Amino acid sequence: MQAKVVTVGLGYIGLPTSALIANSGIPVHGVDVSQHVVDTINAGKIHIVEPELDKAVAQGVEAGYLKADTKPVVADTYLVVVPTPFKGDHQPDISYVQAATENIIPLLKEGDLYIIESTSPVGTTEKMMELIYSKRPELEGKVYLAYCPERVLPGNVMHELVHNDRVIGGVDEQSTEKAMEFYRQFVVGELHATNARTAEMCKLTENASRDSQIAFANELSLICDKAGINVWELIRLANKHPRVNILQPGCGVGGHCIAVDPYFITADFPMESRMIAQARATNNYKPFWCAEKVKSARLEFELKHGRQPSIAIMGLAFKPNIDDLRESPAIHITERILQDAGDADLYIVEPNVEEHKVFKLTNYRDAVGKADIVVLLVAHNEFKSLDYDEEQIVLDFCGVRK
Ligand code: SAJ
Repeated sequence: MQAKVVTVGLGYIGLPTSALIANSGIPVHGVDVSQHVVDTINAGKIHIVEPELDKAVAQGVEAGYLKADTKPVVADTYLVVVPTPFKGDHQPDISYVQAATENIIPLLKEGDLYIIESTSPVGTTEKMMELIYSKRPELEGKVYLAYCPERVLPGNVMHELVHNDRVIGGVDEQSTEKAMEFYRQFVVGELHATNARTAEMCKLTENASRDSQIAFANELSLICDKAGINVWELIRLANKHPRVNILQPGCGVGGHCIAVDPYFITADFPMESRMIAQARATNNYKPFWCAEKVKSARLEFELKHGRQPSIAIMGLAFKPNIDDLRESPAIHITERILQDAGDADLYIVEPNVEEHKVFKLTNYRDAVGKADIVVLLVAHNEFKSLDYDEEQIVLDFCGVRK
């Protein structure tokens, strides 16, 4: 079947998007640098954990509408869905977007649509436009170029890809309209037209906004700890006000989005983005604060009992009820506890993961049964019904016991 759409990047967003498009009856040729990923998908299987994705990929592959490969082919629409990490100094790294675009450039023809979905610093779509036209000057003004960020929440991707509203910004009006037509084929949510720079900034704004709101909650947790106030109760009560809606404090902010995207603003606009930068700093500080609290509790226990306490570390994922450990503050805290704890017995728990390449994992009930100190890092459902005996010290950094 001749591919109509090429998607470059078959990760957490690229693969679900490819499967969704394929299952709408549009032949998709998905591209990934990893031969293992390509082989897995062509066998109708998946390499990431996401509810409903396995069925969608199996269906697309079986029907012949979804194929994976390490190289792109000629199509009508090209979607760039590759990672945009940051470099050492929190400077955005758009080299994967650039490499994907360079691979597509020789295949482009008049009338084609090129869309970047990867989170990108403001101006990236225009930069890629310049790159495309510098290599293919005959195409200037004859291809459609747009930016359309994804906004899906890991764990609910297959639903949100269809039902979330989307912001679509072309480098000109014709490009915006052409990209709107494309998404109309498989998105039920509303499509909002704008220009490429606004669409790029919109994605960064959404995640920077959430980061700032979480930073506010984390700041409250530090204040309440000093003031002897239960922060969870405080937030619950403050949220009874009709115009107040405070988020929840935690052991830090992780994942590959909220803890990364605000830097794409602060890198380009350092003087104007002080609050956004401070929110990042506050959220980055929280895991250190948690690790220090564990250390103090351990030293206090040692003084009182004349022996090292055993410690249960509950949760490694970057948020509740998922198996994703990327950029997880709970991992940083665990590493620090390991460094600090000398020869204390540590029981590390992550119910959503069978094995970890560095940490030996313990069943959550066993860990709580054996530990003198229980450190609650991630509010997984399993942890909500645990009982502790009176002697146990419970450090709840994620509000499981609120
Ligand atoms: N967190 C808190 N307190 C809260 C909410 C979250 O500490 O009240 C922490 C979580 O534990 C986690 C981090 O923040 O460590 C991020 O989790 P999240 O659920 O806020 O967001 P992500 O990273 O899973 O997905 C976000 C979403 N963006 C927004 O809600 C604005 C999602 O819609 C985006 O598509 C995704 O980033 C992305 O790909 O950019």
